[in-house]
Amino acid sequence: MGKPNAGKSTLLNALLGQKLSIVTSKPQTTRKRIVGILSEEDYQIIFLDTPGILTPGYLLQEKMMDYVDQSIRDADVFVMIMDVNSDSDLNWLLTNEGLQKSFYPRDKKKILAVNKSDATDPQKAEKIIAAIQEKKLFDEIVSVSAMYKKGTDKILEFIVNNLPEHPKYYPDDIVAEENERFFVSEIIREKIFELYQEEIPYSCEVLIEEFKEIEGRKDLIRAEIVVERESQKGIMIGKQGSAMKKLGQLSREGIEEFLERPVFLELRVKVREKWRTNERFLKAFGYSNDEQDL
Ligand SMILES: Nc1nc2c(ncn2[C@@H]2O[C@H](COP(=O)(O)OP(=O)(O)OP(=O)(O)O)[C@@H](O)[C@H]2O)c(=O)[nH]1
Ligand SMILES: [Mg+2]
Repeated sequence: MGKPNAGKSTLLNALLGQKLSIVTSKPQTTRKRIVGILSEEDYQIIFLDTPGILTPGYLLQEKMMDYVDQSIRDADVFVMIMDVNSDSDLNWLLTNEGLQKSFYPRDKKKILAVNKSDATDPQKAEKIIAAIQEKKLFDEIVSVSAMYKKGTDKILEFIVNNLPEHPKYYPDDIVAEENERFFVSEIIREKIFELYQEEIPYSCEVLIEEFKEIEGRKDLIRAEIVVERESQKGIMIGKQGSAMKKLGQLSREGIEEFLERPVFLELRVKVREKWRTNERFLKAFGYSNDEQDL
């Protein structure tokens, strides 16, 4: 758990040793709960990557926070992550407005990962850690770089030491809960976050309309990019389709890397007025409105 952009998804991928959750430089990349499963001989960890904690401004963000709430309820061990260079992350941790109110799992084991240590001087990290230590909020605090996998072994050790005893929940060869369709839509969303600016990435959802395996040929994937307004459709497509072409190319490369096989990718853009605030659309797009469904 952590604020948007702290490095949660980067850390999940680092701990899993595989890129499962999408990562971009923009906040609010992760919108749902991403499950990653790490199986070793004598333990199994089910990681829950969650959206960054924020005060919801519209229905989609409320749904995002439902995934956080549900994950807090489900998890046995907590890894909080903060960006060492973010003053707002630090303030949020140290003051009552955020962590210590609703999001603090009082009776569960928790470690704080002070992330992005590669991008700051060690003294600054030490000062921050000392300030947080005084509050006695965590069982352990570690300085890490999720990006360069520095210090992440200490997080793994903490989790393993605090796991409840239980038979494995999943067979050893299962790494994810979601299917290929879901990850393909996420990869396209990742490229949208990378390529487009301002409100565009936040106004987009990606739906996989068709995913067909054809004997002796490449898989055919048809995806629909949903935007909120007609004007956004124009921006998505770009001059003579140039932006879409770029998006299609980057997405296909990302999908092929993930699936480890070549694919045909077809993209089209559709307008669904104000889908982010529409319960019916959000439900159709897989955002659960019932916590039991998560
Ligand atoms: N320098 C540096 N950058 C990092 C590190 N970890 C993550 N980042 C970068 O921080 C940005 C956000 O990373 P994410 O993993 O998407 O963060 P997140 O917490 O999952 O963000 P949301 O899903 O939006 O809540 C990306 O640009 C990452 O490359 C790190 O250890 N060092
Ligand atoms: Mg994320």
